[in-house]
Amino acid sequence: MDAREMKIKAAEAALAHVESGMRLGIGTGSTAEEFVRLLAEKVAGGFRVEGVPTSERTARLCVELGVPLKSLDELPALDLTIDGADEVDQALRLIKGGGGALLREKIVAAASERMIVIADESKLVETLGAFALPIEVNPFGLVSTRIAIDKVAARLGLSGELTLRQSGDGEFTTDGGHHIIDASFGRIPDAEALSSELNSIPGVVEHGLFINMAALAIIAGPAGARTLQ
Ligand code: ABF
Repeated sequence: MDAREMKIKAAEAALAHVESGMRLGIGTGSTAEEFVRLLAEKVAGGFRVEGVPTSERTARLCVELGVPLKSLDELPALDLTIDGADEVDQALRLIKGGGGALLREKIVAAASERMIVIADESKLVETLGAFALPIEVNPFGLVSTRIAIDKVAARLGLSGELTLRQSGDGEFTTDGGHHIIDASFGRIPDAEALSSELNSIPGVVEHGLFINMAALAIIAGPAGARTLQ
């Protein structure tokens, strides 16, 4: 089974948690896109959902495939969010943001009764951090913010390259108009402490550590999909 087939398996298993009439947060990334494709088939068959997309990219796919959308302001309380992740540990801590949508993903997940993560088994890790941690930063005072990130990381015994994410024509800009610094800290033994320290930096808008947010993770491997909770 190749990676795409595993993503589809995880998305199929997540669909079993979706009931007609639900208000759904819909994630970003290739695994979430497989979920949208399967959800669109259900909608075509009469399944009623109202979706809130976590990125412009996801919104475009939902419109293209006929998944009804509302804004988060129209649907401020969601039943369930289905979203991908870059890393998942055994305690359901996540690193997200590889797709650059972490801020809206976290806002939508926080507005949901439950969040279910869908991922192929390559995302399951013992300790978070092999994947560079995306940190969404305000363009104003970027250099000072980088220095502040370095300082809090050093206090926690972390160090590593802080890379300002680029896109085709310069710095990457998120849907919210911010930039992303990818922090290659390597293993992050105390994700809670790092999350709290990053939250204290004024120029940090949000970061990709999702802690105590996922109710369960559906992890797909060659033998099929299994649930971690
Ligand atoms: C998005 O999905 C991002 O937060 C995360 O980085 C990405 C994972 O992408 P994929 O499913 O393509 O591996 O939610």
